[in-house]
Amino acid sequence: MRDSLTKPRLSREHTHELLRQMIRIRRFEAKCAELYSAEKIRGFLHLYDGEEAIAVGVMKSLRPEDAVVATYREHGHALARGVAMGPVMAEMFGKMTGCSRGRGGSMHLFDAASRFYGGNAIVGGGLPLATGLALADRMSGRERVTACFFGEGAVAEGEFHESMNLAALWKLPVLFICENNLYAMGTALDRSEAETDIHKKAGVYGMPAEVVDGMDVVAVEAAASRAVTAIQRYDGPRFLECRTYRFRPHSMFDAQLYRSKEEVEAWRRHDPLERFTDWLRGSGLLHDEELATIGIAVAKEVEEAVAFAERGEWEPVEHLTRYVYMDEVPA
Ligand SMILES: Cc1ncc(C[n+]2csc(CCOP(=O)(O)OP(=O)(O)O)c2C)c(N)n1
Repeated sequence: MRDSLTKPRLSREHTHELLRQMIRIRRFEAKCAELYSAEKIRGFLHLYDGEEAIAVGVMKSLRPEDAVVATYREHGHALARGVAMGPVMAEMFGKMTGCSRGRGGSMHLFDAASRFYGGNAIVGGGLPLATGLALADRMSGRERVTACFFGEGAVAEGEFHESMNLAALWKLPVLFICENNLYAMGTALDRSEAETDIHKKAGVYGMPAEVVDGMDVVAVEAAASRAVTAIQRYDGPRFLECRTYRFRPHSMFDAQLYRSKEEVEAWRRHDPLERFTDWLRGSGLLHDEELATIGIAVAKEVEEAVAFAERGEWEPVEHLTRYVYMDEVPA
């Protein structure tokens, strides 16, 4: 069992599932962009377009009892983790049937049942949360792993260093996953960091780290599985730097003046979905009819998720102050 986790499992079924998950995320978000223009979705919207292989690859290395903490660019993480698409879409709409009861929106998806501890609007905010979850697991003798996703912009935050230090000091079961897409909003990495090889920052805390092509889902899954296996052996935390790129603007309000169209186009040629699809086709692991079948099923799922969101109720205005304070103080 353990050994199989350290090697990519390239069965037909497994590879189709990886592809299907990436397509689900891509199509879900394309629909969100459309609904945003139609003003069905309001507030901020940060799309994950181009980075899908990371969430999908890492999630495949986790078990249901493990925990996941993500950033505000977390639609992909939530879907790949198994949060149902209907409640995720309803959350985007701000409906009561949303996975965070419509109170979180795009940046604060949450689902305790799948141990998905959120989206977080605060850059670096998930790191201490993940460290705390792992500490609680360790203190309670539960053999679980917490996966913590964050952007390279988070490494400039004190919370990043505090969390890395404590996780390493206490040998906590955390997998730190840096999604290095080269830009923190409009700031290029080399304009804000003296050391742009992000994984090296793990080294100063004595934490083993690996760099992986974040646009190659198989490579991500293999690296994440190696790290998770090591963590489960009580080796302490591990660090994974996934090199990637976001094809779309930072959010829907970004004119992208900080990078050229040519640069974006060049990265698009490494599209993780197209690359994987081409490779599967070339290896005889995927036929056109199978791809079409996946596409039809995903289109249906997205359509049903939108219908679910449309049907959902708005929270009555009298509920405005609910959940601000706890009704009952735990004993
Ligand atoms: C503590 C904090 N500071 C600043 C911001 C504003 N802000 C939102 S996103 C962002 C850039 C983060 O970039 P990165 O961590 O690389 O993630 P990416 O958006 O590239 O996925 C900033 C500075 C914030 N939300 N929280």
